[in-house]
Amino acid sequence: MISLLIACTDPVVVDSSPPTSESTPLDSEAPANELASPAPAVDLDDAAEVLHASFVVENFAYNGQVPGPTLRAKLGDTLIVDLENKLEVETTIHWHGLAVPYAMDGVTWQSDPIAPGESFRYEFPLNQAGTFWYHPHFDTQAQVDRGIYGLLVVEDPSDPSPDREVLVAADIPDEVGEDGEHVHGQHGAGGLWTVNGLSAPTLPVEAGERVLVRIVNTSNTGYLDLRDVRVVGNDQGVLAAPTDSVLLGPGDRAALEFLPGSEPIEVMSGSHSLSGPGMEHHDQLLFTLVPSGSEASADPLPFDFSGEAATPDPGTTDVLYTFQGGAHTEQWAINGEQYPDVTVETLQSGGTYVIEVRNLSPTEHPFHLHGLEFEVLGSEEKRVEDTLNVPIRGSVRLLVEANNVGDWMAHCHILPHAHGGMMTVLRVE
Ligand SMILES: [Cu+2]
Repeated sequence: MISLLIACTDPVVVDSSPPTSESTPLDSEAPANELASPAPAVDLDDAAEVLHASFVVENFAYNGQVPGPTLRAKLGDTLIVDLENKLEVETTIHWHGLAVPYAMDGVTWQSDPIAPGESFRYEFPLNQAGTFWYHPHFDTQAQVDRGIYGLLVVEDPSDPSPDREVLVAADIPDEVGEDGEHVHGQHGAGGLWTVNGLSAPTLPVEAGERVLVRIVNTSNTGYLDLRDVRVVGNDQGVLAAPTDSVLLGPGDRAALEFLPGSEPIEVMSGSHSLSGPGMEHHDQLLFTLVPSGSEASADPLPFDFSGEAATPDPGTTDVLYTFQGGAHTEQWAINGEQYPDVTVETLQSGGTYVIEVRNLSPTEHPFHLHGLEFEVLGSEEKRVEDTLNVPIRGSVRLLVEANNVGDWMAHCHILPHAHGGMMTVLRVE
C-alpha cells in the first residue's frame, strides 16, 4: 500500500493508477498531449508511515522515467530510498528543500559520491510539508539537464484536499550539451518550456472542481513568471496569504489553485530570463486546463492561511554573500571565491542569524540554501523559503535559525553558475 492512498480518503484524483515495478513515463493512459503527474514510486514498505522506494539510475533516468518516480508522503513519515548507480559516472541524490541530516544531503563537500555500480540508502524523517524535488548534486548541471530528477510532495494532513491534484516539472530541454558545458536553452536562445516533457499540453478537468497544481522549476537556467494565478503555497508549504503571481527561478516551487468554470484556463509564463524581466522573449503557454461540464467555479479551498506578519528585520547582518561575475567571462563567484576554494562561515547551533545576499552581477541569481530554511525579511507577510531569486543589482535579507548541524551548500541554482564556482559552504556547529 502506498501512503498516498492512505492519506487521501477524499476522491482526489492523484497518481491513481496502480503502481507497477515496470515504470511508465506518466501515470495515466492519457493521449500524448494531456498533462498527468509523473508516475508514483512503488512503496516497498507496508507501514503507512514509511515510504520506501528503490531507484536504479541508468541511462540518465531514475527507474527509466523522466521525471523520476513521484515520492508522496505525509508530514512525519520516514522516507527511505535505495539508490543503485548504473550510470558510468558518479552521482548522488540531493533532497531539494528538505532539512535532512547532513549525511543524507547528497553533497560531496566532505564525502564521496556514489561510484558506478555502487548503492546507497537515503533515510530520514519528513518534517516539513510542501512541494520539493530531488536531483543529483554531483556534476549537477549535466545530470539534471539530462533528466535525472523527480518530484516529492509532503502532505500536511490538516490541509484541505483538492478535487484533483497534478504535479508538474517545468523544464527547458537541451540546456546543456554533450560536453556538459554549453548552454543552449536560455530564454532568447530558442529554449521553450515543457511540462512533464510535453509542450503546451491540455489538462482535462471538470467544471466546478478545485484543482491544485504543484509546479517545480527543474530547468537549469529558465525563469517561470506566473501571473493572474492563485498561489496558495511556495517552497515550504502553505503561504501566510495567497498571492496572484510568483516568480520561480531554477529550483523554486509553488502550489497553484485553479477554480475552473466552463471556460478553458491558459497558464502562461511571462517574459523573464537571466537578464531580468521582459528582456528576451515573449510569454509562453505552459498548459491549458480544459473543463468539461458547465458547473460554475467553486469557492476556493479552505486553506488555513495564517496571515502571520513577517519578523521585523533586526537590522544587523551576520553573514554577507555577494554574487559576482558575468556571462562574458563565465566566471562566477561568491565574495570573490569560487567553490571549492571558499571560506566556510560558521553559525552556532541554536542561534538565529541574518544572511544578506547582494547581487553585484548583471544577471539574476536564485539563492538556494541546503539544510536550513530561511524567512525572507522585508516581506509583508511571513514568508519561509529555501530558494529565492536575487534580482540584478538587488539584495535580499534572510533570517535563519541554525537548527541543523552540518556543512550546508549555499549557492546559485542557475546550474551553469553553480558549476562555474558560485557556491559556498555555511557551517552549523
Ligand atoms: Cu547565478
